[in-house]
Amino acid sequence: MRRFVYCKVVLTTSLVWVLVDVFLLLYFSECNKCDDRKDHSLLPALRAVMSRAHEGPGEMGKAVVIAKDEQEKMKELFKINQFNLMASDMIALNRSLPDVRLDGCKTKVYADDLPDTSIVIVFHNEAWSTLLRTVHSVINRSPRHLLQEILLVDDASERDFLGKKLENYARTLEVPVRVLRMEQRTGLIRARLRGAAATRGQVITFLDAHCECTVGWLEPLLARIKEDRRSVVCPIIDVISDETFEYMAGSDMTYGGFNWKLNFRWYPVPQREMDRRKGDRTLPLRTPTMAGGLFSIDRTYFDEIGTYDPGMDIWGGENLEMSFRIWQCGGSLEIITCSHVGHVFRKATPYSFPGGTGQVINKNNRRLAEVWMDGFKDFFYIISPGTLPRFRLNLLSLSGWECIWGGNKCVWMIINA
Ligand SMILES: [Mn+2]
Repeated sequence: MRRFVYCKVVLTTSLVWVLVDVFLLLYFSECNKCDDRKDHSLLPALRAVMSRAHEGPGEMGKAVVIAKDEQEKMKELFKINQFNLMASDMIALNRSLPDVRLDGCKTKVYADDLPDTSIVIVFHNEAWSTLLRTVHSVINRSPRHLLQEILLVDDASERDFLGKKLENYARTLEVPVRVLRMEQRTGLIRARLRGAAATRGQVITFLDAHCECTVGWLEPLLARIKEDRRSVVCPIIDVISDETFEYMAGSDMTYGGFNWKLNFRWYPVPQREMDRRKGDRTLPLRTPTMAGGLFSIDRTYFDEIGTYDPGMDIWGGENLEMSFRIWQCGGSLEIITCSHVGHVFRKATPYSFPGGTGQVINKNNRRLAEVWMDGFKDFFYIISPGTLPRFRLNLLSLSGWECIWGGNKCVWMIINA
């Protein structure tokens, strides 16, 4: 009997010590330079321990299963945002996610004096749970000293909860979060420009309104910009299922391209780019174009290359426009394979396009072709002949741009066409 009691005491004390060890391990593995970073790293470590205890829906990026008798309601709710809103609303705003990075990324050490960043998130009628999960994932998984602020730019949403309720909620967060409002629907580009103009950080990071940042997402992006301020960097975009909100790691073996209709497309990374990096998949991957929703850019470099084309409406073409602009203005566009951010990919767009979807995208693509593609624009006009006559009429309203090299800077002149 006595032996049994001894055993119990020994077992419980060792269990306590194992737990203490686990905590200490987590605490110290979170911080690279522990002397001055203790206050920063205690919180994420605690959160990490707590999130491991989570057993709720969608934790660790798992798929959410909706009960049979809820399926009808689920289908109704799906139509609002073109993703499974019921599933999203069931998942915690600070849900845990797996660490999907390559092993070589987990041990990289970054400088202490990385530039800080402002986060700009444009939204239009976004769901509460996806928007706020984006915000919480930024706050929870970014070192506080690298996060200047989060700017939420509302492109004239019509939902009540995105009004005062959002502003009040933003005030309760531990990072400055400001809500800016566009007076009327203007589209992604001009709303992003509004946000960018209000930023105070050294780097601007644009995110979509239905993202989730994973552990260690920010440091490698900022480290690359510190190394070369003319590199514009994207994370690997992981897939958050629109049906189940399951988190699935994206591949570092695809990069951005386009077809002659000027649609963005993913293509396999060519051997020459693997060779340039000497086979090290953790190094920045040069990509011809980007998907456009998520990237970081040095704020002064963004100004130097003339920001976005403010004449583009609503959505479409702006990602290729920015990609062509960067490469042609002496910069480089790179996927930072150690940085992972999830994005809810949808099969259909929930957004309205004032003026008609086709019209808006054609107009944006014509501007893209005329400004950046020189003789190659003919491929676009041959493939999409419908765009040609209307373009001729519109040419009068298009301001041509000329890029003049002065020293290392790309200076923008607006010339009237
Ligand atoms: Mn999106």
